[in-house]
Amino acid sequence: MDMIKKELGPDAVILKSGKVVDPSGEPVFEVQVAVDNQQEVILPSFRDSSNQLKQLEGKIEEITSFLSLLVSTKDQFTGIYGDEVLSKIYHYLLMQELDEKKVYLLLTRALKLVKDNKSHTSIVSAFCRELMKVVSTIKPFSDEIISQMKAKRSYLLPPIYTFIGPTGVGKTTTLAKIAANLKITKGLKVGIISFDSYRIGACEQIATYARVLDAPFATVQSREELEFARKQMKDCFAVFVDTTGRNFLLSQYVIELTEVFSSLSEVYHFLVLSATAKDKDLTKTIQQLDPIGIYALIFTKVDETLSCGSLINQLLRFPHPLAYLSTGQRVPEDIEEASKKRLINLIFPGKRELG
Ligand SMILES: Nc1nc2c(ncn2[C@@H]2O[C@H](COP(=O)(O)OP(=O)(O)OP(=O)(O)O)[C@@H](O)[C@H]2O)c(=O)[nH]1
Ligand SMILES: [Mg+2]
Repeated sequence: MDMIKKELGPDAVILKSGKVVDPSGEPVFEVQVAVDNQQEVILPSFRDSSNQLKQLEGKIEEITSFLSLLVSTKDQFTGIYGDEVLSKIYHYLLMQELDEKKVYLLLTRALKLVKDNKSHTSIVSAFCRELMKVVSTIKPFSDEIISQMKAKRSYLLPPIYTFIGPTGVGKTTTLAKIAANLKITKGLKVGIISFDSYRIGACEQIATYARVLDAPFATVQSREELEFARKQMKDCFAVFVDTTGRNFLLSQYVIELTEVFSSLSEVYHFLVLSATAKDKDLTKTIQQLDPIGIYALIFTKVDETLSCGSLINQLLRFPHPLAYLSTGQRVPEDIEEASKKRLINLIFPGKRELG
């Protein structure tokens, strides 16, 4: 036992012992020993890591599909790494947290455009042109759209614009900024409805904005109440609906929203997202809310991040246009209408000549 414990530790136990003959024919004394260390070593780490395993599986899938893309376009890839200027641009774009696969595809397309003129400026300009072809932006309240809306409005109820999205991204603030700007710059009256039944007192914030803007205001908790309030606001140019922030990674909240809005006519959903959110979470949130019919995206907190790659990645992955960028807390100043030039400026700040 002393020899066994010295070699295998104090938990070692003898299972079986006895005399046997070894392969050379010598009689020897054999002892079968076991150590029970499984519980300590294996089980706890497995219990804690089922989530990590899932993430790991996702990562492996991502890497596998990227590798197959690299293999299928091997020659161009060697081109990127073999060329100093090109690899510099490639790495800069990755540092902006742009999606590696998208960057790679856009750069290979850009290279075809520049032909032999492979200077830094010409490649970056071609890259920007290719990027601008893929992303889309919209001005929901341009003069042209406003006059179309006014023409329709003589016989219809006001259109509804909802502000939906995860918790705390800036839905209420953004709604107030847009409503205020429509009033100040275009003299348009917007009705405001708070569909915010989840948190008691949550409508106080939007009610205050409505008071300051002298806008018609209602709080509703069901589709029927929403329809009623909309009729009450029939002299308004549009109705803005503030909604409760939810964790839309969970399908139950998407279903809740669909039940309220799916049967209403002329509803436009602004999906409000934070530019500081993780790339993967933004993508999943958009996927989750896709069935409701997203009209346009709004990105907030652009001022709170050092790289806007994850924002642009969503515009590369989904067809939804970007409507606004929110750049601070001040109401109504800190909001900008989206434009492709501004998006380029987010990746290459200060490079106006690239426009
Ligand atoms: N820095 C910065 N802060 C912002 C921006 N937009 C909103 N905020 C701030 O973010 C916080 C949350 O804003 P809200 O408008 O209440 O967010 P919400 O999405 O309505 O929140 P819930 O209704 O609770 O889901 C406030 O402190 C805002 O001032 C922005 O673009 N930049
Ligand atoms: Mg809110």
